[in-house]
Amino acid sequence: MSDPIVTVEHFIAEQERRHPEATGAFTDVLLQLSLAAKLISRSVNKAGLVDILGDAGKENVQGELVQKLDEYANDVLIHVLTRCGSLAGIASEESEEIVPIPAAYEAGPYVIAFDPLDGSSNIDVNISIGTIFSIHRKRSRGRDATLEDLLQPGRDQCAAGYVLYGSSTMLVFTTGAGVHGFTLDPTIGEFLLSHPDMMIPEPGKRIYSVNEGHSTTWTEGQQRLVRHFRGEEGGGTPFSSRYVGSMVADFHRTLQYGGIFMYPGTRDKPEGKLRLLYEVAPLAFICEQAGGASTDGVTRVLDIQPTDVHQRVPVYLGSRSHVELASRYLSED
Ligand code: AHM
Ligand code: MG
Repeated sequence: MSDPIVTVEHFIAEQERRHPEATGAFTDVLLQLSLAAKLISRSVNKAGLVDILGDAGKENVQGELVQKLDEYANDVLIHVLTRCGSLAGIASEESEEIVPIPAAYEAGPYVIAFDPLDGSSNIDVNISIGTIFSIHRKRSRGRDATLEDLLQPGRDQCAAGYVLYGSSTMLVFTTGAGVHGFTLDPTIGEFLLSHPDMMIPEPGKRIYSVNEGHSTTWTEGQQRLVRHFRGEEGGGTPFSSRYVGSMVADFHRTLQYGGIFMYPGTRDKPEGKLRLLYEVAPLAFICEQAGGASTDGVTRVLDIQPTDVHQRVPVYLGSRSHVELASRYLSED
């Protein structure tokens, strides 16, 4: 065996050893997340075999249909994270209010926001889906997190990551020291370091990723940007178009090949669809850590001051030069 085998546990412990001031609280959160990821991965892989497909018949706070696996993923994450002793509060796409840490368990110095199962419309059709998370240090003094603890700008994240349940299950995260990817080896139940120091190719592959079905509702700048990508404006050759409809999957491709992922606002819904705290900001942090860029069209994503846990923002993520091109077209709006 030539390369050393590094488990995510070993990698996180190594990172912590380099910071003597660390208390281990943060490591606990990441390790519990990797446990939850394995449990969710197991269920996602079984989804076609047992009767857990289909809608659970309820609507979540966004008014969308909640599916059974969404509920399971949310329950697993809340179960393991409330008990880890390192968190003071949890925000989830599936919960309107902040989830407190029950008095029976210890509370700790961090807060987490997550989307338990992103791309849920793809569950029934065996297409990649993901979990996205964002961790901040708690700012307030009391035991329990306040709203302000969750409403911190993305640039202050301590860590962010995602789990991709695809042809294999991958955990990709940053603690602000590069982006590292781990692939789950299901035979031993361990995430093994497979993609150290991930960097977005610059300029990377000429790929744009957007739901073009909404194009008639876009602003003039957005329409001209996509005409540029199609080679109809600006004199360049056309880009390729790729769109899975699962942000984690579309972002994961962008991280490895380069290109740009977009979920723009429309004239009627200028805020777009994707949620700042647990979809857009964590992927923007990873993107920047990998040498890429992110914007909402005007402002760097990581500089946006959140005002609501479930706030939506337009988003453009990917290779720096493509995101800069997007900003130039959008500035004309
Ligand atoms: P979800 O959190 O309900 O799964 O919605 C978020 C998903 C993203 O993964 C994806 O980028 C987007 O919605 C796709 O939306 P659309 O179908 O409008 O293109
Ligand atoms: Mg989502």
